[in-house]
Amino acid sequence: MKKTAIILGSDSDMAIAEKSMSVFKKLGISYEAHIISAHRTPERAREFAINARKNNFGVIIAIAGKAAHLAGVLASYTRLPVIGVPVKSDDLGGLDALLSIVQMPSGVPVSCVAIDGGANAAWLAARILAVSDDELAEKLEHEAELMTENVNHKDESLQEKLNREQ
Ligand code: RP5
Repeated sequence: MKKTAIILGSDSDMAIAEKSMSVFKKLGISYEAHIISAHRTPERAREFAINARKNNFGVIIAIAGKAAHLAGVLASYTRLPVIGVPVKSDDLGGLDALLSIVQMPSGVPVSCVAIDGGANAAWLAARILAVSDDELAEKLEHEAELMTENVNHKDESLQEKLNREQ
């Protein structure tokens, strides 16, 4: 299976990256994580993206806040799918990063998950990899079933609680 890359614009994005890592660990998907900034280390960003396919990556997750150009810059140097994760900031709440990620010019697509959506970035990356990996596709089906069961159990508990209170 191809590897996934988790690129953080700063070490201050680590809490969001950990959400992605936790999903990859659950699914047995191998990943690398690197701190690479589109603004502070632009040459490194370019080099990483240019070599990503050759280095056996299948999907790139780019996590960045504020003027979040990381996902777009990576996507301009590779044809691998890039998933952007906008990070919440104290000043503009992450809307700044979200708009920076989604408003790409046509021909250079970047997908974008929710603000601080590190987990969904990894779930989406897994779905992309599962297109050509039946075993991973089965794991995703299994996880979806567990999610359904979990919600159903919570509803049963709620109904029992409500019945006791009436
Ligand atoms: C972005 O600016 C980073 O992705 C981070 O979310 C934000 C702030 O970075 P630091 O100043 O905390 O390094 O480039």
